[in-house]
Amino acid sequence: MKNQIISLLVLICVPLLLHAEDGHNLWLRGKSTASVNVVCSKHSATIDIAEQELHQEWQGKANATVVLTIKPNKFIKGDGYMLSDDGVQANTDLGILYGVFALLRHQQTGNPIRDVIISNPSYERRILDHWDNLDGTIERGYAGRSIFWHDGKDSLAVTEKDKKLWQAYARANASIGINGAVLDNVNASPLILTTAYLNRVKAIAAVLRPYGIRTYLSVNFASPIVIGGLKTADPLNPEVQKWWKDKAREIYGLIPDFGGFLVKANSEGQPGPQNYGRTHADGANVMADALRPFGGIVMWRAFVYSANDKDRAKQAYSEFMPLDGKFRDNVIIQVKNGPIDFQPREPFSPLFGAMKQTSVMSELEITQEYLGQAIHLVFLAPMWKEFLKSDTYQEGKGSTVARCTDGTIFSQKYTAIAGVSNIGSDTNWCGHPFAQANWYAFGRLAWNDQLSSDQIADEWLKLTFMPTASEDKTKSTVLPIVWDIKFLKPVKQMMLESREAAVNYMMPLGLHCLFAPENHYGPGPWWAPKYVRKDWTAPYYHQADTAGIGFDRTENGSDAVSQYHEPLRSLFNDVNTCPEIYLLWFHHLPWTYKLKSGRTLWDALCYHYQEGLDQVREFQKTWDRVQPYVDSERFYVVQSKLRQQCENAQVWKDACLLYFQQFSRMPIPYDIERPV
Ligand code: GCW
Repeated sequence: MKNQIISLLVLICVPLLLHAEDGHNLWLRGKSTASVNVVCSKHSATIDIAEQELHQEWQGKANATVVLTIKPNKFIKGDGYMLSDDGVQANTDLGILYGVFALLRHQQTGNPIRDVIISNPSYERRILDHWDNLDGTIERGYAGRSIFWHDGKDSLAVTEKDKKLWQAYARANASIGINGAVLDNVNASPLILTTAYLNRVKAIAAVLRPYGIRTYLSVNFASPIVIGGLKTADPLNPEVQKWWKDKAREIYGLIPDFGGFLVKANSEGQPGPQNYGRTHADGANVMADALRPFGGIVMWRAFVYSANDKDRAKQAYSEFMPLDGKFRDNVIIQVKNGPIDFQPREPFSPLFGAMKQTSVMSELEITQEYLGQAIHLVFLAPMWKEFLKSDTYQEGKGSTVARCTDGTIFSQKYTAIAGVSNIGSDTNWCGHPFAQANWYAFGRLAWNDQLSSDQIADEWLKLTFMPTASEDKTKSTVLPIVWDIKFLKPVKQMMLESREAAVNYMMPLGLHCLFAPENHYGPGPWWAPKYVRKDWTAPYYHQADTAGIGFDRTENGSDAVSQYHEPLRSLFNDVNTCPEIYLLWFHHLPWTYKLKSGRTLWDALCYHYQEGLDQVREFQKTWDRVQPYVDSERFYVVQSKLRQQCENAQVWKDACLLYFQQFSRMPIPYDIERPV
């Protein structure tokens, strides 16, 4: 009881007490412990930031000299960098800034540079997509309101407070290599392209620019009608083409390094070229032609599905594959990691590697829409690694999604990766202290898709929680080895396990879309009102009946398996070779079906739900044990959120098993609860 009162008080008071500054430091807490001399023959806004960061954060030898050298080197690519004893070398100013952040990260994580290190970005464009509406709300945002857009009178006036926040945002992004930001929701308001809004974009771009972050905008396909006064938005209409060209010229007049457009068209009610009998390629190309003279790109989303489709998982592939090769080279097709929609687990979308003459980029969701939002502790790096490492076999064994999109296999003109941002105006940016790790992980993986989840968690925990001399005196006296054993190791383990735990207590064995409608938070496998289109109901996806459960996507079912390259097609098609994690994604099986473990499908389902719940109970114990090593604010916030997560996991288990049991008509295994 006492504990509950304390955590309640902390929950209420901390957001009020915490200085915006404290919360905004994120993983950038390092304070210099010694002075450093910086030598650089060049000056620019970006180099100045690099120098300032060195002075502010230096934790190396006192009075050391760091030389920043901008000189081409055939081993350094794009904005990559080389670190050595002498300092940082890069081709570009931005490369220097990235190198400086890396050098400081090495110091702050206790991993000094011993050898020469060369690091080049995996993807040329590393972009955060903000689903921010112009009234300041955020679609699927769980961390307060937009930092870019406000509601009400004077909402377009740019204040010093705005600029400070944008700068802190830019700094955090630059420190992990993110170099692009789409400032508005893909469900885009046409107003974003009016001059009044473009002027605000110009102001934002000015703050982000020295940090190497380009601005992009989501645009509405019907803009030529809604704000342009035209009668049509038909991409083949010359007036429409002229409208986009003029608009592009206006934008680049204000923002010379503008990145380009992101477009959601003919998807979930958004207008698009199909309204005029045209294709996605026609739609994307009209914008691409307008942006091309200025170096802009179009990111055209493949997130499409319709009410009458027998299997929603198939539609993007069916619609886009026939268009391969028809897009301009400054168009990138932006594909969500899975074929449906950011579920806790999906196989990769079959479009990856399949579109061979079109640039393709992946879209990940950092905001935890389907993974417990800002309440559940779920570290997403393992999910993204699972996806990036998936072998598509499109160009033989080893054609992983990462290699199909990062330019290794296909020579795309542009390579890119996007993450739907989880940040907002909340003091801690992300709503949950551990959700910051997902922002961090996205940036680090976008820079280097070969990094392991373990390394990313390790870095983030050290940067975020390791006691520093300039902080709390008692905590900084903890010996590093003790901190490693007592805090780092168990908390990292918890992070690394957390995504699998969520899959277990929400939708194991390939189940998907069991959520309650609209908010996508709790369970709702029963949700199927008559008035709602079938593909928005849960039973459409799990297909449970007394005969069994699962979506039959085999050759005898929807045949979605045929969208995968061999040997995956056969592997997924055969219930004996289909990986168990995707079992009910591809197969409809009887409740008594025997799994490799010898358990029936029903029993296995019960054990998975229980295991997920048990895992969260363990997370609670882990967290309780690390109390001496965490400041009390974050300790109580996380403790309280874990308590909610545990209650939720229990609800997920009970709701799903009770619901499915009416079909299985089998008992819950008697030994499912572990002895306490
Ligand atoms: O995941 C779904 C979300 C919608 C979102 C849509 C999309 C922006 O529930 O909120 O809309 O996907 O990605 O377009």
